[in-house]
Amino acid sequence: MLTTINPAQRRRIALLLGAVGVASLLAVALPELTAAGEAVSAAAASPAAVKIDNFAFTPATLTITAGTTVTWKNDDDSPHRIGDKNGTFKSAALDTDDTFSHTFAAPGEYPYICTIHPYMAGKIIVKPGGKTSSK
Ligand SMILES: [Cu+2]
Repeated sequence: MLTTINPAQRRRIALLLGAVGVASLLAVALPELTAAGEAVSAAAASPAAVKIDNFAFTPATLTITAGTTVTWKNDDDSPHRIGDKNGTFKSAALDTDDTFSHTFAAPGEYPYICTIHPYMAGKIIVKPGGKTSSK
């Protein structure tokens, strides 16, 4: 009985699915798949969060799988405003402790800056994998 997933665990997994994406759950459930996408599984294990602190994005480059939502949080006393160089996403001005989230559906590279302080640069790298079938 205890070897199966109980309802509480299932609910937790469902929440994780929403936050991290299907690909990471598949990577956990089907370890043999991770060999095909080593960088993807490593990225999925890390939180999809970017901290803004001391006028810098940390991590400056974040690699995720398609379907992952990235949340930026401003830990600075100064406002920052995130803008994708290709115009895919942009935030309002983020005051201290404000957050901005964007879900990356399509694989690709998304360089972005703080549009208030353009020398602040970061990049989101989105790998395919969120569209993996259930097989
Ligand atoms: Cu800024």
